[in-house]
Amino acid sequence: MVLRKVYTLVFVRKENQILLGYKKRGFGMNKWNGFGGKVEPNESILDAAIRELNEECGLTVETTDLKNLAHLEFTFTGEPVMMDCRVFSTNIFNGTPIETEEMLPRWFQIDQLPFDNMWPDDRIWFPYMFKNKLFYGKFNFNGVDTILNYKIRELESM
Ligand code: 6OG
Repeated sequence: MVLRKVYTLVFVRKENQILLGYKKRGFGMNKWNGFGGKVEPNESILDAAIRELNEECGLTVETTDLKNLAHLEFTFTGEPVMMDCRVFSTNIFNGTPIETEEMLPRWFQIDQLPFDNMWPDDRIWFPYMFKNKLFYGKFNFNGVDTILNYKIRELESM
């Protein structure tokens, strides 16, 4: 049996830039990624997305401004846990990104992303995000660097 854990992942956009954070510790350390983490018991997914973004880079966003654009599932060989990851984006936010204990934020031009220092699945699904598609993806990893197989498809609605 696979244990499912729900995570959030938020991408903040500004003109043709996207905000990524360099993860300083824990899972995905030394990779650039969006901001997010585990949904706590009794917390809604949207509330978790807003909380994690604020904790990790100091920005505040409103629930109604977050667009849910993807549902991603990650499994890792030998791990009994499936990471069920809900991806959001917004271009409406308050504040200026700040470095925190967990993340070092930085704006990137969307055509100059540091894919070599990101999760390998990002290269595959970021193009869907930039085309404003809604999509579902499932990635099966061996270790943290190798994708054994994956499926991705556009969705009509989330
Ligand atoms: P914490 O451990 O920081 O939550 N995450 C992934 N993001 C991408 N782009 N690719 C993956 O491929 C990922 N696996 C996990 C979900 C972990 C954060 O990392 C994201 C969460 O936002 C395997 O609490």
